[in-house]
Amino acid sequence: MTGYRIDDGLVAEHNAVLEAELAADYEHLGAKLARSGRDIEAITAEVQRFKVAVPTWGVGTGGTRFGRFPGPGEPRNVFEKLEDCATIQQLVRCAPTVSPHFPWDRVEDVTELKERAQALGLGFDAVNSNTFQDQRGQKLSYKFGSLTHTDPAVRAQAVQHNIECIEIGRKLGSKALTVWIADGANFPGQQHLTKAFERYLDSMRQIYAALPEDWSVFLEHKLYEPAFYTTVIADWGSSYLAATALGPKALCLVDLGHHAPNVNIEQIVARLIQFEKLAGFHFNDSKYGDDDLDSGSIDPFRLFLVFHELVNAVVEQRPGFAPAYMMDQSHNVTDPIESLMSSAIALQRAYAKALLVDRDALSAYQESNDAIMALETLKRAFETDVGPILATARMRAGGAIDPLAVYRTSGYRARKDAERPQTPNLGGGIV
Ligand SMILES: [Mn+2]
Repeated sequence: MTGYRIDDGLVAEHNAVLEAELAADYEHLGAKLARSGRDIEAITAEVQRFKVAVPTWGVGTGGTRFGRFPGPGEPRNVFEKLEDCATIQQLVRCAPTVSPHFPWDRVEDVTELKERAQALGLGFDAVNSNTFQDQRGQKLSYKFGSLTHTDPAVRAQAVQHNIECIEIGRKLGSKALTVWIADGANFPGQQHLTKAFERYLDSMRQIYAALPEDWSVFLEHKLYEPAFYTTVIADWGSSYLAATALGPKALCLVDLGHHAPNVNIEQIVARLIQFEKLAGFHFNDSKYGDDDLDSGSIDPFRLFLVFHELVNAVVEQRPGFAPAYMMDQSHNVTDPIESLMSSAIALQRAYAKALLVDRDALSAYQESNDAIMALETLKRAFETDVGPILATARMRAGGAIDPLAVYRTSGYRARKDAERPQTPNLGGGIV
């Protein structure tokens, strides 16, 4: 049974109040862009094509190893998570798919899961496996690793779980499996670095062999945590080596939070595009480490620079360029629905600004080694307020001009709090 949904009439009511003001802002911006030869309609149409997946675990309150402070009306199972994802999509219209996680989202009847999602207008993005924690009743522990464990029986169990995820994903209509492992070591000498990587490749080859013809496997790297001395797939170098060794269906996934501070992520993105190994993204933002903060909340300029590389790839028609976009954030102090809506819009904003870059001018400045004008060219695009484009794109797709205002007015969270009596020890997790 589906619970409370926001009435589309409320969206229309809100939009009616804001529509005239938006039209004026849009017209003004359109005239401004036209002066530099930009067609606002073409950019708006392009923004409408941008889609990002919502991870099922993102709609629950996150937490840290120190604690978790659950919010009211949290989804208690994957079906309620789907309702929240559908609400996000209803208001922002750029998040039509969800990325499920197993075993957290395990259900008896996968067909029912698919049908419930379809009824809510949602599809499925990449499926995520989990060998970074032990599940109740699990035969062998992952305390000292999963796909790279020294014991072949543990590795076999982890491989089997990933193959099961592929099977579930096939039924759901997914086309990719994302693999992130926590394997590594906390102390020097604890692990033979080369042998651990060899075991990873051996396990991944078995998973790779189980991929359907039209599937990909996304390898997600992360520099540290929970392993604090060495992580087997710590960086894009290890990821690239593994993806290359495995074959063309293996690609490198970039989670923006999984790098050391100040690492030039846009350069990593450019390299992976050049060598046709970019799987896609887990979007978030961070200041100190894998903070899993809302996209664009700390460093929107860096996010813009990443999107600049992505737009370059499209403009330059780079072969094999078809990245998967997903948000991967931990919402510890905000309403997850509000965070995910504003983050989805932050991604659209970075994309729209990247579309505005005068690439001919930039190229000329690069060729003539005019560093300051090259930077100015990027800044000019970055500093343009593209809000009217984003709001118009949402409105034209049936969404809300001001999604947060509609969401708060609707009382959705309070309704869910009444509908979803909480039980203690609800699981959560971030990958
Ligand atoms: Mn991630």
